[in-house]
Amino acid sequence: MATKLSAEEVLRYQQDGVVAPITVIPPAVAKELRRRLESVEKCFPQQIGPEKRNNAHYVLTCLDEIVHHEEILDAVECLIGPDIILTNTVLFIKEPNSLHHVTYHQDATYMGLEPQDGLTAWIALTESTRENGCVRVIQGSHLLDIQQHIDTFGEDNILTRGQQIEDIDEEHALDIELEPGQMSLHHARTIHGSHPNKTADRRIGIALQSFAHPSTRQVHGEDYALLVRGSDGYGNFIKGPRPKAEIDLANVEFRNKVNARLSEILYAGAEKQREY
Ligand SMILES: O=C(O)CCC(=O)C(=O)O
Repeated sequence: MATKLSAEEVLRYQQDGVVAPITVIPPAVAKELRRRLESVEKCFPQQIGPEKRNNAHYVLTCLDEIVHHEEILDAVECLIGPDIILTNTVLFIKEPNSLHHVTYHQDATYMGLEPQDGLTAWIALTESTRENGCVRVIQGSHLLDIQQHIDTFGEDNILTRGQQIEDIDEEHALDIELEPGQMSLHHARTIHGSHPNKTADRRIGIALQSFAHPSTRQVHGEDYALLVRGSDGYGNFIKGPRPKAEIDLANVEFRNKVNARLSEILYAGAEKQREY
């Protein structure tokens, strides 16, 4: 039984729908992971970029290492139990002094996963602060049903549909500030968003979403996942390969297939579709 989270942290997650900061990767290792990520980004822009941000862990070992990181999984195990799947990853990079932002939303709205009790681990590879647009959450909102979301497709809104819950009282939003190598865990129904990066450095986070129990189902039909810990006695998801090289081009086709399916799920019923 994993004990990465204290009983008090587990209770906080259950009551608030979020727990942070949790230190999982030493700062020097986080710095090196950032260097490796940015080096691949530079050499293979067709594989990593604003429109190529989903499920890069299938082709990059630096992200595969994060996805399988024991300390991260130990914390997730405290909330989900010893059998864990991971459906997707998203690189949320906000460029320096950019207008990129995320409107308030609940992850579970468009993911098609039932039950809606999966969680997101948001890992900081740079510091994530109020100034550079850290994630902000409405504590306790995971206890609500799914709220009405409006698709805005806002130009600088880096969510797929630019989906938005209106009339959020920002006074009650909590800034989740993290150091490189720290993470937050938020429930799939927790309302959250983030403001622009007003600093001279990038804000780099990777969202592992969603971690879930293997009994979880995809209501839109076929879907993909990795079994990251324990066993899967259900077989509800097609299992993916792990990269064998810093960038493993042999997995590109598989990643493209997963992302095409993800788009069908995330944009189901939408009036238009973006490239990510
Ligand atoms: O990175 C951000 O600012 C938003 C992240 C987010 O929406 C998520 O992890 O679900």
